[in-house]
This record gives sequence, C-alpha cells and structure tokens, in this order.
Amino acid sequence: DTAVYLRDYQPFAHCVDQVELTFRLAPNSTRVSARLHMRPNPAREGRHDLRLDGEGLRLIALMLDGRPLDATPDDNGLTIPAADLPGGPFVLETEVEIAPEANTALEGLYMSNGMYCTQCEAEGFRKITFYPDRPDVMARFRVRVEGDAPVLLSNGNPMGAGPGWAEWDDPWPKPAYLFALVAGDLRAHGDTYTTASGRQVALNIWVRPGDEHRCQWGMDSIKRSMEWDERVYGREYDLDVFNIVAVDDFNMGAMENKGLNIFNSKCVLATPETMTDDEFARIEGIIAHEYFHNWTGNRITCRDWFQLCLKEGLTVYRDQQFSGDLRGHAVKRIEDVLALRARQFREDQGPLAHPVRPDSFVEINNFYTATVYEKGAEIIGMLKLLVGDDGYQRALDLYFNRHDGQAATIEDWLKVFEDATGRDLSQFSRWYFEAGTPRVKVYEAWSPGAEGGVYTLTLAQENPPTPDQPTKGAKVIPVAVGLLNPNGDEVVPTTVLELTKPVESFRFEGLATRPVPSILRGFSAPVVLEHDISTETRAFLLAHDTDPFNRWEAGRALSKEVLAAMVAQGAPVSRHWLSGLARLVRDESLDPAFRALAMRLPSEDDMAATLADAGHVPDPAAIHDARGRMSDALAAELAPELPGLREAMATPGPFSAEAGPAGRRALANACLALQTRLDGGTAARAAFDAATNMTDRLSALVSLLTVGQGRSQLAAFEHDWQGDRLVMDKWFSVQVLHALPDALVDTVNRLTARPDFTMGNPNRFRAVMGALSANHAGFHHASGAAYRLLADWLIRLDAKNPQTAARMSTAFETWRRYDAGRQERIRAELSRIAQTPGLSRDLAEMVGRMLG
Ligand code: B3K
Ligand code: ZN
Repeated sequence: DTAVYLRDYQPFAHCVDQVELTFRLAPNSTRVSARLHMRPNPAREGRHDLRLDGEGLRLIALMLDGRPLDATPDDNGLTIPAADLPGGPFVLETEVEIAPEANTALEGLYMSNGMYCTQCEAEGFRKITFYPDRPDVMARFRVRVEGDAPVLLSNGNPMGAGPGWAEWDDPWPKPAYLFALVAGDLRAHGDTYTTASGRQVALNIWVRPGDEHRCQWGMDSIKRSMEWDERVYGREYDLDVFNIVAVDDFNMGAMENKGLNIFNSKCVLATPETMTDDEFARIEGIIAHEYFHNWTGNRITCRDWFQLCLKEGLTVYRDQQFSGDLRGHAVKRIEDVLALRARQFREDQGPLAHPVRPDSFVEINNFYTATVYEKGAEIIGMLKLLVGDDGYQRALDLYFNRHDGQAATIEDWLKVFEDATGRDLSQFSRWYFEAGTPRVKVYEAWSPGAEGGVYTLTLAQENPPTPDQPTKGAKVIPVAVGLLNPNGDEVVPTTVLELTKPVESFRFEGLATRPVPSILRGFSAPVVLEHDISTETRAFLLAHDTDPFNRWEAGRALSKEVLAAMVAQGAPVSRHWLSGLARLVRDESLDPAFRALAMRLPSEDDMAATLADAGHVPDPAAIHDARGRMSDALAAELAPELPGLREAMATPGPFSAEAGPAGRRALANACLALQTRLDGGTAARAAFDAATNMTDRLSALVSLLTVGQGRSQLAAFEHDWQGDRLVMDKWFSVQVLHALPDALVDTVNRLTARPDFTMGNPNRFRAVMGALSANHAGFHHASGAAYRLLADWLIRLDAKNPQTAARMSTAFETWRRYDAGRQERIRAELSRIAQTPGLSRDLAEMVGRMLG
C-alpha cells in the first residue's frame, strides 16, 4: 500500500528559515544550487534524521556548514542521518542538475514554446531541488536566475537585474508549492494599482510577443479583484509587484504562486474576436480566484494536503461571491449549481466519492476534485447561512488575525467560527469528513382552522453509503424555505430551517389558505431534494416563485420529468412544460441571461444520472433522441417569435463582455439554435457570416453542427484561425462534441491524424478527448468503440503526462449506471489500462478506485 494517511501526520523535524536558490538555466542541463538555513524544530523532541524530497535530480554537490557531505539519494529523496547534523542551526547546500526540456509531465521546471516555467503544487518542487516538499514547512525565498532570456521572473519583489540575471526576494514565508520561476522572451501589458493604504503595486501580464493586445480584460479583472478583496474582506495586496504569466502548455487552469501567478493562456488571454462571453466570465473568475489565494492559501496555507479544501473551498466560495457581485447573483448561482451537479454530484454518486477532507490518498494530484473545490465552497455557503452575515465576517476576521503566516487545518477553521459565534460545530463538521450527497425527503401536512391554518413541513434526511463509509450521521442541513399563496404572493418570506435530526417537522401557523412551498431556495445546501409534487405545482412555481433560483429549478425539474417520461414511457412532449417555458422566455421583465438559462435543456449525462437515480437503466441513444424531440417541440412552440426575439436582443455599439450584453447574446443565440431546427440553417448561416465576435460566430457554427450541417463554416473557421492555438481548440472541440453518435469515432480519428493535434499540449488533447467523453450518446455508443479509443489515448498520454491522463479518466466514473453490455465493455477498458506496464501512480490510483 503506497497510500498516505492523515492520521500519520507529524510536524517536520526541522525548520527552514531561509532558502537561497540560484538557477543557471539551460534546456537540458539546468543547474539549481540551494542554500537552506535550517534548525531543529522545537515542536519535535530529540534528534532526527533530515529527510529531503527529491525526484529525478542529479546530485552534483552536497555540503553541510561549508563541508562536503557524503550521502546517496534514493528514488524519492535524500536522508542525512541525525548523527551527521549539529544540534543547532545549520546550512545545507546542494547543487543538482535537471532537464526542463525533457519534462513532459509539466510538473516541476519545464519548457513551453521555448519558455521556462514551473508548476510546483502539489509536489513538483521536489523535481527542482532537494527540499522538504510539504506545505507546513514555510520559509523565506531569495532567488537568483541566470539565463539568456530577456525576462527572468520569480516570486516576491525584484531586487535587481542585469543582462542574463535577475534577483527576487519574497519577504513572506511560504511553502515550496508556491515557488515559481519563468524565463523567456516575454512582453508585458502593464498597469498599476494603489491599495487602500496607499501602496503602489506594479501589475503585469506577461505574454509571448504578439499577444499583448489580448490582456486588457485580464488586467481589468485583476484590478476588480484587488478592489473587491479590500472592500469585502478587508484584504490588501502585500508586495510591490503582481505578475501574471500566460503559458500555453499547462495542466490546469492557473496557479497562485506568490506574486507570480502562472496561467494557462486559455484562462487569461481574451479579445472579442477570439473568446466567447462564457470564457470572458470564466477568465474574470479564475483571475479573481488566483488573486484571492494570496490571502486564502498563501498567507494562510494548508498544514498538509488533506486540508486542501481549507484554501480551495474558501477561495472558490470567494470567487463565486465576487462573480455574483459583478455579474448578478441569480444567474451566477444557477450556473454554479449546474456545475456542482454535473461534476460533484456525479463524483459523489460513483466509485470516486470522497470526503471534502479526505483521510488518505495515493497521489494528491488526484484530489483536486469537484468535491474538494465546489462542495468545499458549498460548505462555506452553508456556514454563512447558519451563522449569518455578521457572524461570518467576525469569523473571517478572526481567521486572518489568528492564522496569518500559518499552515492551518479544517479544525482550526471550524474553531474560528465557534469562537467568533459561540456556535457548536461538531455535528456540522460531518460535512467535511463524510462523503456522499444527502437526500432530503419532503412531506407536507395542512390543517385548516378558524384562526388560520397550520402548515407542517416534515423533512427527512438520508445519507447514502459511499466507498469506505457505509454509515454516517445526520448532517446539519440549512433548508431555506418560502411559502406562496395560490395567487403566487409570498406569504412567508425566506426562512432558514435547520434540519439536524434524521426527521424533523416545522410548523407555520396562521395561514389563510394551504400554501405552496418553495423549498431549498438559492440551493441552500448541496443535497438532492425529493418532493413529490404535481406537474401543475411545478408549473405554478415556474410562473410565480419569488426566489429566482427556485423558479429556474422548477423549470429544470419539470424538464427532467418530461424528458424522463419521454425516454422511459415514450410519452409525448408535455404541454404544461412547453407553455410554461415559452411564457418565461417571452417575459420581458426577466433578465435575458436568466431566460437563456431556463431554455437550456438538461444535459444527456444529467438525464442519464436522473434516470439511474430513479432505478432505470439509462439508454444513451434514447435520451439523445428524446432530447432532440424536446428541442424540436420548443422550437415549434416559439417559432413565430424567434426572429423578433433575436432582433430585440441585438447589442449594438462596441463589444462589451459585461453581464448585460452577454446575457442578451445568450438569449439571442439560444433562439438561433431553435430556429436552426426549423429553417434548414438559413438563419444560422447568415449569423455566422455576420458575426463580429466569437460568441456569435461559435454559436452559429454549433447550431449548424447540431443539425448535421456546417461543413463550409468549419472550413471557413479553420481558414481564419489556423494559426491560433486557442481558437483552434474550439474548432477541434465542437466537431467532436456535436458529432452524430455513429460518426464520433471517425471524427476523432480524422482530427487526431492532423499534424496540429498534439499530446504535448493539454488544451489540444482535452479539446478532443474531453469532447469525446462529453458527447454522451457517442461516447456510450453500444459498440464500445469510443471507450476503446479513449482508453488507447489515455494509455498513450499517461507515458508523458500522468496528471492530465488521470484527470481525464473520470470519463469512466459513471460506468455502473449503464446496462450490462456497456458495463462489461468499460470494465474491460479499465482493466486494460490497469494492466499497462509502467502505468503512472496517478492513473493507476484512478482506475483502481473506479474498478473498486
Ligand atoms: N492551486 C491550483 C491547482 C493546483 C493543482 C495541482 N495538481 C490552482 C487553483 O486551485 O487555484
Ligand atoms: Zn484554487
């Protein structure tokens, strides 16, 4: 067993006070010299060996207090026996050689398009030098970079530079995972920001020559983030410079290295011509997220990787608040819940389910999950509901005061809330330690009376078993409820009921008529709500609910019911649903973005989950067909209004990516998609030609692809953008995503045979292989050919880039939902991957857990 367990945690036996690093850069022979100023850790009694992590390092020299030392590294580090160490402070010096150009895993120091860059979280620093690579070892870093690149960057403040060298000093002690270095021929898009206390900060977004004009939105996003964190959390920036670098080859979205955030170029570069509205919003959110980490993650970091949600859950929560403030809370909440259900509920309901704070792992990179991130954020939202806005603010102030400069735990986090609010959170803490999505059943009772009737709401919770956790205790579940009277007026405004027992009843007295409840408003807890209500009541809530989230939710639930009946019983499209939704789409008093969201049908994967949950075996082809018929019916219902609606949503004037115009485009393009199902593609072809921004252009293209057209538009798109990696990723992706189920494998094979398909670039790989598994009906084609194709590619990628291969293997996590034939085919592919010689620890852990 190679697993690491939380229960084995011990503080490191030594402290590192100061680190001095010198890099002499060369693609195949970079020299890294390190001077570590260390001393025994007073928290650990006795004398201990010094164990340093290190992987793939060629040791050139080793000295202790200026004297050469003899020690031989093993596969994952270096041990210096206690007997060789003095009892007090000492200086350990190492020199190692590494080969950034040969680093295809994109972890540690690697090269991307001729530029040097790093990714150290979680355990990449050990691929750069020998070091205690764990987050509770915090040290001050001083870095000298030597190399022939014009720009040489590292963390902290610049201390001087000349031809071929630069020095950086980071005054804030930090764990090694926040170390970063970048070197290359880069251009800056610069600006400045003055903090609330008057500190002048130089801001730079560093890009490859030619990309300078794609930085304005990112720069605006930085400044908005800085201003917001000062205003809302009282947190100021703490260095003289804040640098962001755009890198093409990157395993994830971005990384919050102290003072030197490194971004996947896809998550920072944007112009109206190259990026869609959704991408603009995403970029703003990710920039905010990484910036907010400066306090929640960097100033206060995690004691160990089991505490990952301490920084990630909180930082996601903060970026969601930020985006809600800037772009509208109702729409933002709906989008976040859609994503939560699509990724986290899916994870929680399958073999990869794990607690928000796991207690063991094999490869920590496999735990950067929707559960740790998104459910981690949901838990904080619940805490805030339970302690109130004031309580939350006091708790956060206490958190920053008490733990600044520390590596903290979830227990520390909960204690802060207990101390600040006097509330006992022991039962609440189960949210962190127990996996699985609770289910809440709703029962209603009504007794009329002369002095007004009594309405009783009974809530029962169930906490289903998950891998390694067969039984679990009742959770504290905040259930926000409002009551409407039959006219649609709110008679009881939103109240938060606290469900803490397995079953609990809540009474509402003095009501004139039996109310219609609106339950789990704003999605106040990440649970599955089971409430047997009639189609008429759902339609009523869709028309009248005063809580925008629940209004959308009513339509969503209705769509799912209708779609489920169509798939399982061959039912026709429901009139209730059609007329209710059409009324909402026409309602000009509603935000266009909200109307566009309401028009979005449940995804095929979501429907498969819903059907499986209800005890059916989902048939992917039947879901695909029924969903198509549902769109056709909606198109027919709205047919006469579609052109007018599109016109009314026009956004004249210069392009703006703000929420208002983006919402109008979203509604217009949702209408275009329907129109395309009726007019043979005439409108979409015209829209494609007339488009002046990527949102409209791509929407028109996708509308055409969805109905089996768009060949010449694909060719035109390729012609226009073939030199642009980021835009071409979309071109690759949409073809795969919208291929007809029978044509999917051929489409992928045609695309991967192109010279511009490369495994070395994670964005390009994901554009194709991520879309392969996201094309639900095609991926789950009964032949099993798509399963085989994905497995082949994961095996190939694993040899180069285990992290991305492991992450993409989650395409198979839902395998137990499907029929015996499909299960057998997926199981066979998972076993084939598992038996591949030399498989990475990353992918081995994932397939092992999925096979169960
Ligand atoms: N902290 C990084 C993620 C690191 C992933 C390592 N496999 C980005 C973020 O969450 O902000
Ligand atoms: Zn993060």
